[in-house]
Amino acid sequence: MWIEDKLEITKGRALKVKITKSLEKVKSKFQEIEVVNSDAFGKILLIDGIIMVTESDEFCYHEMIAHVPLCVHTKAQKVLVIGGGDGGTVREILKHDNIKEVEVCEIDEKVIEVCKKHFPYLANSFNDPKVKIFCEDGNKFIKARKNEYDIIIVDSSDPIGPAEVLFRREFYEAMYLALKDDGIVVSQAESFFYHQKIIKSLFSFIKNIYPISAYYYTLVPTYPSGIIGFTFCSKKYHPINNFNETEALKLNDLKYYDRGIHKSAFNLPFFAQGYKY
Ligand code: SPD
Repeated sequence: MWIEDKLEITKGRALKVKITKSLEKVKSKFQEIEVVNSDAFGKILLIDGIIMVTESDEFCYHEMIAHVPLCVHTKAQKVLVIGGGDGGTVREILKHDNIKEVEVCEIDEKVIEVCKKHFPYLANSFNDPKVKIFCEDGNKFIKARKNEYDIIIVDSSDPIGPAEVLFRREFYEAMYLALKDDGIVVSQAESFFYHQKIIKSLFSFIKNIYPISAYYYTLVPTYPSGIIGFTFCSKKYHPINNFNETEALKLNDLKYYDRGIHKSAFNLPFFAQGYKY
């Protein structure tokens, strides 16, 4: 039995994975959530047929979405995660001692439930007393918050379905207002190989909203093209000039992120240099 990541199928390309067992398939109010087992990547979480997390490479994504902003803004105390229902991003955030509160706004409580069952090494992070979960629409949630967060991390699915709105100008404007004066936003922003149109559209307005912005990336074998990037949008701190190497050195048990990776992640190939800081 094989599965194909549905995101790229329409464009004539697909990542196929041989699965050994289907472990769960449920339809929530918002989407279809599926967990399968594979020899190649271990357990895989799919949402609407698109690979979200695999046991074998989730760390490449979660370490990079969390530690990059947290090693720049080292005084951060309150972080908001929009999406992130598997818990991997929260797991990484909690590795920083300065963090006092993590709010998670995940639209689909079913994702959290399924991940608690099948991915406890990710979703157990939700049991930490510093973490508060809101099962609400991230776009509405953010509009009701002002001057509240040091860091906002948007750990979303792709810009189709419920996450489409998270790639719009009005959402980035609302996040700007929800951040404190020295706040940072990091948001899932797809691959510079396959999704240049999405990245171009994001930076066309991000540059007018945030004084400092950049794209950085990580390598994830099970995402389309094997890479995925993030927008780094900041009111004050520069991703490289304000990078605190001492904070990065304090982190233990990581498998991807380190001082060198932090810096090199912002170095972009020539064709993508338009999104460099
Ligand atoms: N094309 C898939 C992109 C998925 C990005 N988010 C994954 C959530 C992991 N916490």
